[in-house]
Order: sequence, then C-alpha cells, then structure tokens
Amino acid sequence: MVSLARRFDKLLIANRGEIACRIIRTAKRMALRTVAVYSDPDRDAMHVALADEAMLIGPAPAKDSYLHIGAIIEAAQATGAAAIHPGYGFLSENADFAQACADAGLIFVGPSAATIRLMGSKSAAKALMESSGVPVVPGYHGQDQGLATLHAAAERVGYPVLIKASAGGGGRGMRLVGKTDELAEAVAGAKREAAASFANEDILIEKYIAKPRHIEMQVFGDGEGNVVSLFERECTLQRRHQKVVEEALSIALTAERRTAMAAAARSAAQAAGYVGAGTVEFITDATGFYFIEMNTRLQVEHPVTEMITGLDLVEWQLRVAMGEKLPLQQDDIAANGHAIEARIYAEDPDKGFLPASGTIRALREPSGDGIRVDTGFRAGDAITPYYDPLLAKLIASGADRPQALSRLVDALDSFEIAGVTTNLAFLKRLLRHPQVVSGEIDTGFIEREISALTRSAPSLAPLDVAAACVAVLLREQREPAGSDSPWDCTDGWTLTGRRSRRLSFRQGAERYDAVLWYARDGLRLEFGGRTERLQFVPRQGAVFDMCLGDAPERVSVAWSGRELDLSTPRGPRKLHWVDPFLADVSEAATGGRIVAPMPGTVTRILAEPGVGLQRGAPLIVLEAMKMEHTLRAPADGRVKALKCAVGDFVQEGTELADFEAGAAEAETL
Ligand code: MV4
Repeated sequence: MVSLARRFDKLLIANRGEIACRIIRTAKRMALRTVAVYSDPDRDAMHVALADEAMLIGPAPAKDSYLHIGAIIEAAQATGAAAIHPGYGFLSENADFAQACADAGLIFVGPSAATIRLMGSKSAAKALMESSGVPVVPGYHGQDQGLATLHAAAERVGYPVLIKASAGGGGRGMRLVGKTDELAEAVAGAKREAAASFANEDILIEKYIAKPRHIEMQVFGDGEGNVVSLFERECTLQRRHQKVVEEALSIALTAERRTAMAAAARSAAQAAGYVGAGTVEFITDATGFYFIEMNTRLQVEHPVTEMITGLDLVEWQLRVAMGEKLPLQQDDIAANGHAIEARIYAEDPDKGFLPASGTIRALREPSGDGIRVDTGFRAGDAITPYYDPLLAKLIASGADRPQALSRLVDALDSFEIAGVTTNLAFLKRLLRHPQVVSGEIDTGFIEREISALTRSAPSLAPLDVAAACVAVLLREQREPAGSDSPWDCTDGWTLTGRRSRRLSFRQGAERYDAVLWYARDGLRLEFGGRTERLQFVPRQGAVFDMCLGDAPERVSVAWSGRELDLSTPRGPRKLHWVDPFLADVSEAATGGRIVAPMPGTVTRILAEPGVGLQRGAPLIVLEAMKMEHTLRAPADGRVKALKCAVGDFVQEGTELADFEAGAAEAETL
C-alpha cells in the first residue's frame, strides 16, 4: 500500500558536488522539484545550477553550512521542501540530523535516527550482528573495559589482535598488538585517541585479519518487512581508508560465499529493521567473511551496483522515503556483466596525495559504450580546499571484467582535466598494474606498491651530488656574511677536528648524504660508497666547471633559499639542501616554523611550549579530508610558541608553531 501521506513533490539535497548533481538528476526524472543548498564559495556550483531552486546556508567551513543542521532545516521549511536527501558524508549518518528532520515534520531520506545511532556504535552493531547469526571477527566487545578482562580476551582470541574504538569507524584509532606485553600500552593509547575523537573511550578487541579484502553488500529495506540484497562491491583498492577503485561483482567470491554473504547482509538489515539503502561491510580472507560495520547511507561507489543491476538506487531511496514498497523482490534482481569505478580526486599523488585546489581550466569527459561519468564540476569551476576533493567518478561496464577494465583504462586516457592537479595518472598506472589486472589484491596493496604507482623524480647520480656540493661551497664563498658558524666554514675545519664535512640534500622523499674530505692535495667526495677527487673552477655568473674523478662537466646553479636548481649536461636537477640543525623529519618544517602542509583542521596539540622534545616527537595533529596528519618535531628542541588552537581551520602554509632547535647533535663524521 502506498501511503499517500508520505508522498512529497519537493526534495532538498543537503549536499554538494557530484552526489548532489546525481541525486538531482533522478529527482527530476521522477518529476520532483529540487532545492539545492550552498555555502558562500559554492554560489556558482554545478549543483546549484542544476536544481530548480537554491538557498545559501552559510560560509565556507562545513560546520557553518553543509553540517549546519538548523540552517538546512530552515532552508527546507522556507522553500517548502518536504523531504531531505543527505547524500553521503556531511550529515548523512548523523542521527541528530535525522531526528531534527523528524521533529520538524520533514522526511529524512534514510533510516531512522535510532538505526543510524545503533550502527554508529561499532560494538552495539557487532553485538546485534552476532545475535542475528552474522559472522563477526572473533573478539571482545563487552562493557567491562578493565585491563584484566581485556588481557584475558586478547589471550583467548590469540595474538596478533586489533584494538578498535567502539564508537569509531573508518580505521581511526586502530592499534595492532603483536604480543601480550604490548597490550596495556596500546589499550591506553587507543582509549586516549577514542576519547579525543569520539568522546567515548570504550574499545573492542578483535583477532587481526592479515591482508583482508574489503567486500560490501548493498541492501535495501522498505519498513514493510521486505529486505533485499543487491549483490556486493569489491572495495579492496583503498589508500589510508580512502577508496580508490570499486567494482561489482567481486572476483574473489565463490557462488557459495556470495550467497552466504548476501544472506548474512539481509539478516543484518532485518535485525536492524532497516529502511532505505544500506551497506554491510565485510572483511574477507581465505578463512571466511566477517562483518565489520554497517553504513546507513548511499555510498560513493553505488554506481557499480546500478550498472550491473540496471537499477537506480536513488530512485529506490526516494520511493521508500515516500512510503512505497521496494520496486522488486529478491528473485527479480539479477546481476549482468561487470562494472568498475575509479575515483578522480583533486590531489597530487606525487606529493603524498596532498589535496589540490585551483580552477578547472579545461575539462573533457570521456564517453562511449558502457562509460558513465558522475561529476559535480565544470570548466571554470573553482576547487576550494574546504571540502572533499572528489572531482568525478568514472564508471565503466562491460560484458565481463576484462572488457570493463579495458574500457575504464581507455576512458581514463581520454579524460582531460587542466588547471587542477588530479590523480588521473596514478589511476592509469594502478589499473594497468599486473596484480590489479589479475585481481590479486588486498587492502594493503596500494601502500606496498606506492613507489611503482607514483612518479618519483630520477634519483641523483654521484655527479649531481658533487655538483650540489660545489654549489654549496661557492655559495658560502660568495656570502661569508660575517658568519662565524663552523658550518659556514669551507676550509675543512670541523668541530671534531677531523678534516671532513657532511652535506645532505633531499629530492622528494630521498635523502642524499655526501662527505667532503679536505686532503692536503685537495678535495675528495665520498658518496654512495666511493671516494673520488673533486675539483672545481668558478666561471662567469652562476656557472662552474668541475671534475669528479676523471669526469668533467659544466653546471649552472640557481638558489632560492635552500632550494637548488642545477642545470647539468644530464638535464635539470632540483634539490633541497638540508640544514643540519633542522633535520627534515617533516616536509612542513621550514626555518623553525611548523607550517600546515595542507589545509585542514587542527584536531590535537600534543606538545607543550617550552618542554624539551626529541626529533620526531608528535607536535600537532591536523585532519584534512578525513585523514590525520601528524606534524613532528623537525629536530631535538622545543616549541617556542604555539600559533594555533584545537579546532582551528588552517590554510596550507599557515604557521602552526614556532620551533626552536636545540641540543642538536653535531653532524660531523
Ligand atoms: C580489521 C582489519 C583486520 N582485522 N579488523 C579498517 C577500517 C575499519 N572499517 C575496519 N578496518 C579493518 N579492520 C580486523 N579484525 C583490517 C582493517 C583494514 C581495512 C578494512 C577494510 C578496508 C581497508 C582496510 C585497510 C586497512 C585495514
């Protein structure tokens, strides 16, 4: 029975980017009127242009706009929208928001606040699954959090064990414990982190599953007792819990396991009285499959399910929200062919996947058989640092996996995005990797293969390092500048009285250490296990001739601070001269200032000003794009002054602390 009372004809989309556009598309097809909401910088965004109406809900920071419950409810009331689709991220799994919608007489497109709250608690969800016969990772998720109980549980489960935050998710605060005497410290750390991140210090203990795959089941419920599964998605290709490539179906499931997992997922949804679209996540290995969490939202990767089933999951969500029964029963749902999705992010894989911003100068999207592009941006749009850097999703389907994969790779080759750095080249390398082609992957695959998947600069030859050393010596001869530091002395005098000096350079992640020896008959360079005579003669301007061993060459030099640009017969070389007092643990360290390496929110400050720290000690935790980045002491020393506070949203390059190196060890040999 269709309950007419719940029909609505106007839908507010509480999101932005590709998912807002995707939802608007289906809503329009269903003849619904659409209302977009937007923050200040999104005034001209694509989702705003696509919707029938749009309302400004606040300034750029998400907490003041897309996460502002009051502003969004007000926008719905002001525009007469009767229902709100939250998309994914933002408020999509916020029980308070679902409740606020209900309280305001609005339809939240998703399950009830109670279901969202239940699934938000990993231990409650796990307990529910266990009691409904869904396999869970062997472990302990009880109330008693005393160390003796936890010790006994870990012993029973068997090491190695994984500690997780009960209230957590997404891998935040997980700790791997190899043996019993490491448990107490790991528990204490996990509790601290859980308390700080989730305001709840409860933890659970699980058997550690090494090298798992991540396979999730799409489910749907209608609140009339019907629950169906729409097959699985393989989401194993992730990096730091950020999915990169997803596909349906998984090639890692036998028909029996697929049936068992689908049945488990349906039981899970039944047990939760589930209404709407949900995803039951499992990790799998050769021994079995285990429930890890249930997501109560539409997922980013839902298009691969749509491609193989021919269904529109947003339409299903909206129909269920209107009080309709599910359009199909389990037996009417079939999977055809194969689909793979690649996520195109504004980020720089060659710089540690730093989120990128800028203006899209040109955009050419691929098209063709089996190709779908879900995007939220057009040429001319600005990509701001405030939100998730997902630019677009490219989905390819085919009769089988090889066809879908080859279509995806071809489409990536013809995808052009100019003006903003993207992960397109990374995706192409990833999808051509033999192990991705063969499907022999686990959740650690990308991390292990990272150097093959990112372009690292050509490594430096001894001649390059020699040229860099000469450049330093010439710089110091030109700018003695009254310095009396022993480090600025080029005549071979050293603190330890030995006639040598170390010079270090960095190129990307690689560090190059060379030693100059001052012998009676001239200079020697020790590098890469060899020691050779080094001679040099300055020429006009920034040019010098040098000879390492019996290899002569002419080099020109340009300094910019500590950055060195060499022009050599072998091509240009860019490197950084490492200051021995500021041993570079962190890229963020420049000249005693600790700066934010990317835009983000300061979530923790771990260093007290004035307290002596060892090089590498954690100072500040920055959260950007759902990931944590720990900024560390660049040297032994102390924080002189903090320039930020917990909760601050900071731009790339913002000074976060003033760091004073001290008690640094003399770096002579
Ligand atoms: C695990 C695990 C191994 N053993 N649990 C990571 C995020 C959270 N949803 C669960 N996660 C894991 N739980 C046990 N007992 C390995 C992971 C894991 C992971 C899981 C799914 C997808 C990617 C992952 C990457 C690293 C670790």
